[in-house]
Amino acid sequence: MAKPNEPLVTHIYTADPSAHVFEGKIYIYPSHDLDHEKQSNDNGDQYDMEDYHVLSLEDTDAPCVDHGEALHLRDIPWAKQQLWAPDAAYKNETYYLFFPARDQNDVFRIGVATSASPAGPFTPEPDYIPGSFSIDPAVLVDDDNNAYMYFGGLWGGQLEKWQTGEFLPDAEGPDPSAPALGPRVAKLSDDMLTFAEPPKEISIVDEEGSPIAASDEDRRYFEGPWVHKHNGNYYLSYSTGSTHYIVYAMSDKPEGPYVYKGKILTPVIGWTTHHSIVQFKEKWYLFYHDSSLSGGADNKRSVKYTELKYNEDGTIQTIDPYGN
Ligand code: FUB
Repeated sequence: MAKPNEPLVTHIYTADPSAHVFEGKIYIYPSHDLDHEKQSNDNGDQYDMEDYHVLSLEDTDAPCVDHGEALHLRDIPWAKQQLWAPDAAYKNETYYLFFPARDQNDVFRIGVATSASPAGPFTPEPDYIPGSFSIDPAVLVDDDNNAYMYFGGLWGGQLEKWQTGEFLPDAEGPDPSAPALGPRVAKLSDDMLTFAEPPKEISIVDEEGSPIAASDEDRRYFEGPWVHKHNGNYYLSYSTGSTHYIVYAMSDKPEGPYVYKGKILTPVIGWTTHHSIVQFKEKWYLFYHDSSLSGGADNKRSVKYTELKYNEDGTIQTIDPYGN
């Protein structure tokens, strides 16, 4: 039986959960961490994943079902390695799985695969989405049926290398006092298979309207974007990477600018932190991961969930995953 703050499954390692309610159940699209001993480095070489499994919950206290392999690296013609954090979306009576991987030139790109079922299996498109780059796609299908992909990650995610719009392998991040790099957003085409327009950078500002600086590691964007809507407001939440928080910013428009608001999740066991937020039967839930099951191994993580609560003014209450 699934329980709050405990691994959803223990027979495999899972990470980077993207949770959605499809067909009356919670479906979770995680990365599938492999039980290997690759050395950890800032390039993320230890995250050497080869396939995706889809998980589902009939209810939050029901047993978690592993629907098995939904997509494998060997079946993706353009992808060389590292199937990192995915997301799924439903539109056009089709389920879409969006996923990053390194292409044959070791450049991270984002691909898409389709299925008639939320559990897969998913059939990949022959090539990556033209104009896509970096990692961690998260797709919002808005109330007006427009769909937006949010994506991007620093360091191993290569976002620094795309500042000019072209891949520059030696490019570094901005000066510490300059605005931090923001996640990217791209409106998707109606068929969900291409970008309808070139990706734009999202601006994240403080309450005074000043951009969050690159040196502000407690608040600046690092990776793992997620956008959800609550009471008509858009919430962009993300990992701060080196300081290990999940934080959020709010906007009245899907493409921002977003105003920084505060912390959602304090640091978990393990280097990475990655999450999603979903409403199910009147309550809101945070899906996240940590490395407690593996005794702290950065690349052997487990997906968990916990309830997420809003304050009256729409701000989110900070969660300590260990109840301290
Ligand atoms: O799982 C590989 C990478 O680690 C993800 O893409 C990042 O968000 C981080 O969780």
